[in-house]
Amino acid sequence: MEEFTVTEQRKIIHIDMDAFFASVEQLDHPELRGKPIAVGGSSSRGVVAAASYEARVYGVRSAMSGIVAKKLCPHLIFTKPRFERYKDISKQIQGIFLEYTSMVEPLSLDEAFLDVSGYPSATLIAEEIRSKIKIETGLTASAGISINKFLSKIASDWNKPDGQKTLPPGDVSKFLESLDVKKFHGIGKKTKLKMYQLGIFNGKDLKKQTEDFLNFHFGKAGKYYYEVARGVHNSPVKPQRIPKSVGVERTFEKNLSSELFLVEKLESLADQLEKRLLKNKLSGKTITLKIKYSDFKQQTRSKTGNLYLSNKDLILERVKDLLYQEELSNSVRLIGISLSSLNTLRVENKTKLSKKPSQLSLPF
Ligand code: DCP
Ligand code: CA
Ligand code: CA
Repeated sequence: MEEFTVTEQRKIIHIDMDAFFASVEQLDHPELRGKPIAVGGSSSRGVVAAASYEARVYGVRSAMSGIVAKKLCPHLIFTKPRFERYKDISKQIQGIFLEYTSMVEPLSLDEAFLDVSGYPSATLIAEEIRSKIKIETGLTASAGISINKFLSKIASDWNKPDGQKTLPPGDVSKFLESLDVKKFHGIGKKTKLKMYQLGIFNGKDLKKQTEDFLNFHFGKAGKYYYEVARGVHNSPVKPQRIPKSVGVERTFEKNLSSELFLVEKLESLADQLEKRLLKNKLSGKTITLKIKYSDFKQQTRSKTGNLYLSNKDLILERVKDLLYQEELSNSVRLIGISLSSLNTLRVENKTKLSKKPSQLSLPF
């Protein structure tokens, strides 16, 4: 009997923010909008981390020295990076991704892979996500949509900035055949030159080579080139590890000995904890109250429920139970609340586009 391996058709989106650091600076500093700017460098030393699209017209690029950049574009404006701000936006966009799927693999602050195989149309989901990013952050992103990570990553660059490209299964082969090998993810400058020397200029040339030939010339990477030339790339989207616990705590200047005062503090801690959970799209089943006494003895009281909590009122209710469970043995110098047994918080608010598929005309 013949054996078939049936692999379900995957739908993978790669999303990448446009001129990320530079766009954030232009967003926050309106006087920089429409101007050539470089983030990270300075005219005399340093390296350009990000260049605005206006600066790219002059050939200014990431990783270029500030001096070279200034030569190319004499009126280039240099600005300092603000990593905390970029991290905040990064969390915000990760939050948007998680509204659609928990299968999100961040690659860096400004990009991620999403496995949206369960949706009727990945193309429409990508459009929705990009528009949500624009509304919620004021920034543009580009997306690539295809059957695996390799292809969607190439596709997200295709219509940059503020664009997207879908490579449905039927288009993959033709697309790759005419693609310059230098555009293949995983083929850097050195490999490109070697391939050119071997007469391999595009995907079609690459596909003509045997696996043995590629192994001989490129070692371990040979198998990878052999497969991706055929549009095969089985690497799954690897979701980010969920943290073990999320917690907040507070130390007092004066030790507190009354439960009533502690409840007041717990209220504001529950509020903080809720914010943190929402920000990281997490919820948890185990709640722990930590008490440090003025004699530096520490106590933790925990309870695991059936529900995943993220709401501050529910958290406060449970943590109060824990507080009153046992009398305080001394005055208190620190209290903390933490949640563990965490899970991703799924927000089921898909918008119209994904809810009402007109089955026949939906793109991939
Ligand atoms: N970055 C950096 N140093 C580099 C490359 C990038 O510090 N050598 C930072 C600044 C970028 C951010 O990472 O804004 C994202 O990098 P990308 O490669 O995605 O480039 P951009 O987002 O700037 O531009 P593009 O629109 O081409 O994605
Ligand atoms: Ca980017
Ligand atoms: Ca990027």
